[in-house]
Amino acid sequence: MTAAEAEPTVFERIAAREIPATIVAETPRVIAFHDIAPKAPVHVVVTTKTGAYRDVVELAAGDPGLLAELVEVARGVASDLADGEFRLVFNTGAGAGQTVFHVHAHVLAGGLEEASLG
Ligand code: DGP
Repeated sequence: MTAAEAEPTVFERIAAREIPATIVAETPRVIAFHDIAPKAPVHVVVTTKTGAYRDVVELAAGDPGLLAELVEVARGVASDLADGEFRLVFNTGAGAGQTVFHVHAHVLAGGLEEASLG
């Protein structure tokens, strides 16, 4: 089965407005919305609008320009919603905590001084 034939991921369905989410930024190819289970005062998911890439390694190899666009959206979100300083996390693989196999970054910001890397 190709990626195009697979069931759309939850994030593709958010981008298509089939599932509601609080969208905070958007470009033609990238969308950002509040995480449903926030782990920081600001916790935003930044993802691509199609599900062709499972994780950041695939995206970096397949479309580095789109990865750069995703990082730029993350920077803007951290500036808009916090003080511009942020942690950018790409869980990569189930063993690393990835649950949605559609490339996405977690933008964590706002009062992270006490948070450890784990
Ligand atoms: P990860 O574990 O890295 O695959 O992160 C997936 C994140 O996506 C997790 O923090 C929760 C979030 N998430 C999953 N489903 C939804 C949803 O329907 N809406 C929103 N806003 N976030 C979701």
